[in-house]
Formats: sequence, C-alpha cells, structure tokens
Amino acid sequence: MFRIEAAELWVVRLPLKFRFETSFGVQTEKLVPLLALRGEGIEGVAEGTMEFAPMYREETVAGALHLLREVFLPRVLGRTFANPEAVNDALGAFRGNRMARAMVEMAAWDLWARTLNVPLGTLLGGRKTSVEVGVSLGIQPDEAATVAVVRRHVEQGYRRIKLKIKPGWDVQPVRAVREAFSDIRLTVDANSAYTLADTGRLRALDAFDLTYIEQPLAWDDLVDHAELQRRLRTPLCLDESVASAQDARKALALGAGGVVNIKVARVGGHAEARRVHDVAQAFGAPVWCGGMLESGVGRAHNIHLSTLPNFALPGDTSSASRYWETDVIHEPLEAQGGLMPVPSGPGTGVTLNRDFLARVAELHEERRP
Ligand code: OSB
Ligand code: MG
Repeated sequence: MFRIEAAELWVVRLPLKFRFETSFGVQTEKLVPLLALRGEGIEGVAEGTMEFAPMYREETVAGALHLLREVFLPRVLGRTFANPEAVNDALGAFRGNRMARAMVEMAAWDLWARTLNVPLGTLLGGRKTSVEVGVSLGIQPDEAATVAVVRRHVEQGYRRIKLKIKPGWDVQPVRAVREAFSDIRLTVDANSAYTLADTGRLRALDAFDLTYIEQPLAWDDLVDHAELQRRLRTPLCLDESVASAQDARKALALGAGGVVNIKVARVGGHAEARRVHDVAQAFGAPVWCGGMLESGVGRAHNIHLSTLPNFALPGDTSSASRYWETDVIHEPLEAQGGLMPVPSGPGTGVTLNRDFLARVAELHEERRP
C-alpha cells in the first residue's frame, strides 16, 4: 500500500551534446517533463518522453501537462493504492496518451519500490545487475563522418551500433560501416520514412548482415510491415507501431517483424512493458529497451526494465554523459565495456538534483488533492 499525497511537476530544457538527426528532423536539445509523486515522506519520480512536437508519435509536452493537471493527477491525488497496477486502473478509462499516463504509472512504481525498499528491477522480476547496451547514432554529413563516429563508440565498448537512415541515406552509410567493421552487431532505424514502394532499396540492406531493420514503414502500420517482412531476409524490429501488448501480439501473429523495441512510456508504463516483454517471449521474439534521449530519471527506469530475461539484445540506454553536460540526477549512469550497471538502491536508485532543477526549470509546480 502507498498513499499519493502530492505531486510535483517540472519542465527542463537540456542542451544535447550532439546534433541528433533522424528521418523526421534534427534535435539539439531535449524538453524533459518530470513528475514526482509523494506520500508518507517517500518520493517516486518519472520522466515524460513525449516531445515538443508530435514527430515520433502523437503525444506532446503541452498535451501531457494539460492531462496531468486537469485529468490524471486529480484521479490519484489523496488516494491510497495497493500497487502500481491499481494506479493504472484509476486511469484505465482514458484512451491513448500512454506517455502521459506512463508518467503517473512509472512514478508510482518508483514510489512503491522505495516503500518496499527494493530496487525497481527486482520488483519487476528482473535479475541482472548490469545490462548490455548499444548506441543510436544520428545521420551524419557523410560516410567518413559516419565511420568515425561508429569507431569512437565501438572503441568505447558499445555492443550494438544503430544507424539512423532515411531515403537517400541508407545503403551508402551501411556499406561504409560494414566494410570498416566486419563483425560488429549493426542495425538501422528508419523511423517510418519508407513505404512498400521502397522494397528494392530496403532489400539491398539484406547484404549487410544487419541484426534488424527498425520501423521502416508507417508509425501506425502493421499490415505493410508484414508484407515487407515476407520480402526481406533481415528481421524487422517494430518501435513506433507497438503501443501495447495487444499490438505486440497482433504484430507478431501477422509476421510484421521478429524483434520488438520496448519503450516503457510508449506502451503506457512498466506493467504494460512487462506484458509486451512476455508476449514477445511467448512468440520467441527477443526484445530490447529503446530510448528517447532520456535524462537520468527516464534512463534509470529503462535500465531497471532491461533486467527482465527476454531483453536479449543490447538496448539504447547508453551513458548519460554522452548526452548531457549536467543531468537532472546526482548519480552518474555510465556504461563500461558495453555494460550498464543497474543502480542498486531502492526504486530507480537515482535522486533528483533539486539545486540544478531550481536553477534551470522552465516550469515547477506542486499539485495537491
Ligand atoms: O526511434 O528509437 C528511436 C530518439 C528519439 C525518438 C525516437 C528514437 C530515438 C532514438 C534515441 O533512437 C535513442 C537514445 O535514447 O539514445
Ligand atoms: Mg526507433
């Protein structure tokens, strides 16, 4: 049992240390919404992964703030819950907006784990003390720059390199990287930039021994992915188009892919992420933990989720110091030799740097029943 007495909301804008170009745009900073839920002197914290503009999926920071203030938080503030699933149930009548609901659900998991004094991963059923990680590398100006940035991360020990691709920038960088590194685990992510009309181009990628091709087709599609999968040897990995365990079941039953990228917030929180993990396992499909350029709060949640057994491929949860000069938490989250240690304290095991937040937050407010 835990009680939710008050909530605190922040929005922070963090400059990214690198320019991150994907098929849908260029990012140089990150807008980070944070939610803390407090009860009986204990606090649970979560990060929103919706963005300023709906470029990846349909949720936005402004939309999430409205829903949290006016709709979701009033349903949980002042109440006592048996477990985080019960918090989820309190928001169960609402459709979509899974990233916004996930902020409440994930903060509740952290709060509950801290109440029980156990690490979040342990509470979720995970056993690992470190998790394998790779990196997601944005589109570079040319092939030489691509090979150079890959080399830097291979030397740092990352266990998988993922290259962002788009029409007109796909076979060339993949060929250049594969020629320079014959035996690395290599993948690509198109963020929905192709259609079935591009089958020829995508089929050319079969020559490079990619572990998977991530989300080549529309963000809300499963059927065309299944058709494409029949035409390709390389397994497809679904990201954008899996928003729930039911989506995962339908995708895998249709043959729309063989691998699932699980982003906790995209599917509505840890409970649903665990159900996606279980569905994929039942189909014999490996999963891995995706990233949304999270600050330390979201990153710590991702690391804990990745301790579940079917997270069989390296995730995008790379070192926080790659992204930020100063993080919103006190603890460093640094990979060594491609392994990210799981923070060992109760809950996520990380704590907010409130001094830093006080200096840089664009929004900070307290909500009560
Ligand atoms: O498709 O996985 C994606 C970042 C923003 C939006 C979508 C994606 C990504 C990433 C970044 O690939 C992964 C990371 O957090 O490093
Ligand atoms: Mg992706």
